[in-house]
Amino acid sequence: MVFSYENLYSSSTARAKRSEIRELLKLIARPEVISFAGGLPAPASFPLDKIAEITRQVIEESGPQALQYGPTEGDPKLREELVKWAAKDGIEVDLEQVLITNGSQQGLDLVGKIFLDVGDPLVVELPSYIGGLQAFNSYQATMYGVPQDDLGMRMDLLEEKLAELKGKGIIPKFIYVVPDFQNPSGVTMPTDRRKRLIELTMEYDTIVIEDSPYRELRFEGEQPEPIIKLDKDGRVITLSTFSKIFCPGLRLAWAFGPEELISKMVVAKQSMDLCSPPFNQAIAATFMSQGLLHKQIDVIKELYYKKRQLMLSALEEHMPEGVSWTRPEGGLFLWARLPEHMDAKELFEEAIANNVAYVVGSAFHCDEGGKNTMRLNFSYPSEEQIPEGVKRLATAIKKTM
Ligand code: PMP
Ligand code: G9A
Repeated sequence: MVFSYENLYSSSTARAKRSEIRELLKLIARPEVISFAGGLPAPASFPLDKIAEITRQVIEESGPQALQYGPTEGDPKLREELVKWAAKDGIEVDLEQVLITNGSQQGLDLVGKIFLDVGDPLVVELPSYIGGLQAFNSYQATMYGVPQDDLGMRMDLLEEKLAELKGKGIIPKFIYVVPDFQNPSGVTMPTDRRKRLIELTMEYDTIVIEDSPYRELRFEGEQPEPIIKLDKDGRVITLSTFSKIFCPGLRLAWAFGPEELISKMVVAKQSMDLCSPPFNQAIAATFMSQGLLHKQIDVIKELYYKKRQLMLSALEEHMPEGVSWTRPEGGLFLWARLPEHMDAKELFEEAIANNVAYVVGSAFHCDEGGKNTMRLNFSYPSEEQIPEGVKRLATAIKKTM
């Protein structure tokens, strides 16, 4: 008999699910598949020559230090660069309010680790970033979903939910939002909703986790205020990342927040990985200190603007009546809605048979809703692939309709 491990697992491992996106990435590795699935940056945007140059510089100027262990909080030079970076948006943070993490995925996990005991309540958007749901689920939290419209989480419904929970003696540990070009929907929350969100956290005695990897990637329109900037009461942790504005392979991101909370996250991080890679941090700090991050963001925005245009025109041209989609002013994703009776999961097989992939919308719902929705990524496919992929998808939809 083969030994069974079942009785040995922790309860969180027993209920953990694999990420649909991470699994999908393996499934669609075939070169003939056009992928609108993973939220991957365009590989053509990676500044390879500059990184090669800076890597040599790091080795020559501070090799032994960069190859040594570093502080858990992160490389002070990189944190100083990030303090300056924040200031351009009017966000005032000092060094003790900055933590470097291994991607903001680790930031989400740390947030879960410092706040969530088994069964603890929190509020998420419907839909919400799958990796956030996965992180919070790993702490066996209880998630309450609040629907979005084209302007992000609906504050009237949030208020209703908070009041309903309070009536039962439940106070959410935090409210998790992706306010800028949301993953998955691509929508952005305007400043008035952000202000209301802060008011509600004060009224109901909770905090906000603002997860904003896409904020810098605005192609058009006005940028609302960062939520952390509107907060005067220490009620916001903001997560940002180099993944979408530089390159994800460095696995570097940062959290800004009240000193006390950042300090708790530092302790939690110590048991995870001691520190984020000092070598990568030195590269990122040098890239920033040479003023290259602004330029890199401009390159990326130009590229993605073009790709978004291509996707919007192709959708316009090929999609049958009854299919609608968002028109994001930036970021990497748009969100498509099929007629109510259709199921994006059932459609997926037909799409894959046509060599095109997307992520089913239900994967982003903590309540299993959104079955007629899908997320389409436009940053990764090439300019040639986008119209062809949309045509293939439209063919699959028409056939299934
Ligand atoms: N949060 C959101 C909303 C994301 O979309 C992503 C990546 N897709 C992450 C966090 C994690 O990014 P990373 O770990 O690469 O910084
Ligand atoms: O899991 C990854 O590879 C990052 C992308 C996330 C996403 O597709 O939302």
